[in-house]
Amino acid sequence: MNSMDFKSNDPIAWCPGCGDFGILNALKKALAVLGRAPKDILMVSGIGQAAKLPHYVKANCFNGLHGRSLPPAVAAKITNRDLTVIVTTGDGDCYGEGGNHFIHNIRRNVDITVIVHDNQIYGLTKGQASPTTELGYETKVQVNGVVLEPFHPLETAIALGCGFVARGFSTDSDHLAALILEGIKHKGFSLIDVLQPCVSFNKKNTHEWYAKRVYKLDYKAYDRSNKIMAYEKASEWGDKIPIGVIYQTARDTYEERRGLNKKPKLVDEDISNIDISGILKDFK
Ligand SMILES: Cc1ncc(C[n+]2csc(CCOP(=O)(O)OP(=O)(O)O)c2C)c(N)n1
Ligand SMILES: [Mg+2]
Repeated sequence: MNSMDFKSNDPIAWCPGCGDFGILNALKKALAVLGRAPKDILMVSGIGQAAKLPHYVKANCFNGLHGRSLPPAVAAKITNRDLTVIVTTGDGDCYGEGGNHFIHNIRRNVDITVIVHDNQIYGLTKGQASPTTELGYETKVQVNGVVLEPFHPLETAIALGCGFVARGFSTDSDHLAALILEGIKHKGFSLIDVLQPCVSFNKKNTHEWYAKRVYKLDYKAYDRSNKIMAYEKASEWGDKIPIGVIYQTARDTYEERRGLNKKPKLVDEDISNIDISGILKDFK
């Protein structure tokens, strides 16, 4: 398979130069190497520029509400474990509006992969501060600069015991493709936070700003299984910003703890004797 097997025909509505293009390319490269057919892949998102990504991939797609990408993704995986479930979400969608789902789905540990397009801004709604916007950054709403300390997704995920915690950079799509592939293969909830320049609304964290600071973790020298070291590595932000797999550990999944992996798939259950006409009326 190759990346073109996952190309959809939807016109792309991102700004020219947006880091989202690099994430889309990386994802398609990773899927080509994974070798599963589009029918076996489910892309799930909420609302935002990041959340448009599933439209641009030839695979199954569920596009839900803002901040609510994780609940349907988890439900779909539990119902049909044969699907490879991938969430594409924004820093606002996942860490702000969906923050509670982020925390509790790391605890729940269903086998899904979550790619966060972290442009440190609300892109779709034209540039308000998100949870990861840097202190002091001025926007049209935060006219005197952001006064809240930023949210630290990687440290939070490590503290919660997330089994796979990585950071990528959208400009380095080969490196990011390898991270996405590892994340998909990891059993359990995998988080890949991606540094993604927003050319329209984040005038600080630009391609150039990141390119000067980003460096790749040297896996020969760095022990990704050491939780304390991983926490320290995840906190490195400033002149040097590491990318790569920061923390990995094996954990039982929700499906294993509940024995769901040994039961027939819910999606195969016969529901012909259940009357769903009442529910269907609501969708007319
Ligand atoms: C319940 C709800 N609240 C707020 C909005 C408005 N809204 C849509 S997208 C968005 C923020 C998107 O930011 P992010 O998730 O970082 O994605 P980006 O556009 O930056 O990729 C907001 C506030 C909404 N659609 N629904
Ligand atoms: Mg954003």
